Amino acid sequence: MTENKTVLAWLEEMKAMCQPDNVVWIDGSEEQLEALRAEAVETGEMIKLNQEKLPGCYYHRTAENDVARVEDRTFICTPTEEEAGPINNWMAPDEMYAKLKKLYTGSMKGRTMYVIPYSMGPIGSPFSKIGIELSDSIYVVLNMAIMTRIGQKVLDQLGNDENAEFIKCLHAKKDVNPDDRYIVQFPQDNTIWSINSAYGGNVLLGKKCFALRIASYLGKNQGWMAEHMLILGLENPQGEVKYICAAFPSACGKTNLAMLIPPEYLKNKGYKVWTVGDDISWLNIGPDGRLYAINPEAGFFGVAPGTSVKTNFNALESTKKNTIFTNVALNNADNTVWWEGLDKNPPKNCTNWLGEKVDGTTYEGNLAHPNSRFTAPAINCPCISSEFENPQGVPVEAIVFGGRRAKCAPLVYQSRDWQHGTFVGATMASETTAAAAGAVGVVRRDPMAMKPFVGYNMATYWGHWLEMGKKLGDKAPKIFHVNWFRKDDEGHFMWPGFGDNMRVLLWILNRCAGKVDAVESEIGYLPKPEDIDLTGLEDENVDIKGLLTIDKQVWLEDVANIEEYFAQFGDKLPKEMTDELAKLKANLSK
Ligand code: GTP
Ligand code: SPV
Ligand code: MN
Repeated sequence: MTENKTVLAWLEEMKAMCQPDNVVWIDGSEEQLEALRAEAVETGEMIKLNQEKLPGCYYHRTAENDVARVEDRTFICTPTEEEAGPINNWMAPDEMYAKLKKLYTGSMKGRTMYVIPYSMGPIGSPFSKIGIELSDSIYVVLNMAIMTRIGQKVLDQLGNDENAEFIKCLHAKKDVNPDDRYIVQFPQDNTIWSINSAYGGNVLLGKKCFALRIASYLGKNQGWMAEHMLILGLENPQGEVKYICAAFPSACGKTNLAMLIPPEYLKNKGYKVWTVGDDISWLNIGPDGRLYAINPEAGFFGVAPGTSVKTNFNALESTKKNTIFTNVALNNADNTVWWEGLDKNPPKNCTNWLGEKVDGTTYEGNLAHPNSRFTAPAINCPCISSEFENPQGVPVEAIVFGGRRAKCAPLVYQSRDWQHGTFVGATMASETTAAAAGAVGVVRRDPMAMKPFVGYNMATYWGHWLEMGKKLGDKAPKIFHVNWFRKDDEGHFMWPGFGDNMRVLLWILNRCAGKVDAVESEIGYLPKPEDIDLTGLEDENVDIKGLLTIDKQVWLEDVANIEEYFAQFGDKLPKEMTDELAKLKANLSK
């Protein structure tokens, strides 16, 4: 399928190491994919779901020990440890290659190696980049076919130039042994090696490994940014669409916000939301000096639990055809799927995510894994943006940071300027979720929602943000922070969230347009409570004043934690960050 000598030489080398019985090139044709689906059903790797209710949909279960990203086994192997920085796992490249070569050697004996050429971003866009993933998993091939643009057309785009840039990705399922599981990025070699997993972000190497870890490194060197951000277009009653990017940590609401349905009152006025992306943004400065965003992906790898007609109608609609479900529950009565929060009727005749037949109406545990997911083509989404394939991307008005904070962060505030906004992103914190292996609900610092995804030293990355701000100057997007997850003293969410988040987005866009005033506070600009339009809110008791208050004591405790956090970056920490921290502390101590 290609005569590119670099590609072919690399493939020979990987073949010699992994020793597959066969090598199959993925050309992207429907016939080939359909044959692979049939083969996966035949071997039991996938289950074909009810084709009347869910046409083209399949079901897959992963190993019990392999249900989320594994951050403690994810490495950034830059030549020096300092380049990877204090919050990434690091090992010297030579040492890591040697260690992994042993594991890969003979790992594909008796198996087939699939060669998956793929493009992140619309093929031919000046901002798109090419990868080739070698994998011995049909599940990976079929997921990559949804999540990225694959096949012959990608190789045609790459061409025969031996120096053409592409990311070399190798995945071997091996025996899914968690003790020998490694997700490794070699940024200087444009290389990703993943072994002993078969789950999501660990193995769909175009996603977190390439589009965030490797791409953030490329972005630093090439003057652009790769971010863990959704992209949405908000259309006003006059038909004008403004674009917002938002970075929330894993399982903190990006997919939901990206596909939001406005509350009745705003819908009736003519407001609409259009989805450009739900997880990753690549941001470039356009010819007019503004920041433009493309979504490098072609599908959604979304969290299933909590997705319902009420919370996220558009995501649910997206999963009605040509979708792969992973680790949800099966309804054996009609061979469809179920998860917690879909509705209030768990299936009686159910197979849970562990593969056990259970009575779902009385079962005590989770029928679907909390990090169970759907892989759905973006084009299925009823509110997919007309700009989804725009090779130039969409101009970004506002950047929004946010996380799960029971206390501390107010519903929304605006940073004073780009530098302060960078500080707000750099000091983000959030409660951990089931998206990564480990404890859930523990507050940790997650700068720009990139803690698990930055491909180099986090402090250098903040420096790159500051550089980008200087280049953008007064054309820079405005930067905000939101928190949908504030809780009252009884532990209840104070804000209804979901569609009602639109009310906050409107304040944000009004601020960008200079249409609404704000109150200058210790932490930035806060809305006047009356400027968040609550008309038609179902719950009339929403305490908007409470949602916008700042508890100085709680904030000062956070400042102390930030001081400690920043200290580990030593002299790599940009001075601007120290200055902003001092300013915040002084404001709170007044
Ligand atoms: P990744 O795909 O892991 O990067 O996650 P994501 O940021 O796209 O998260 P997603 O939108 O899938 O939301 C994860 C969980 O948060 C789901 O269980 C949602 O139901 C819940 N959630 C999303 N938005 C809100 C909200 O506004 N309020 C509340 N209370 N929960 C929300
Ligand atoms: C996340 O964890 O942020 C995800 C899912 O979007 S995964 O692809 O597994 O990283
Ligand atoms: Mn994500």
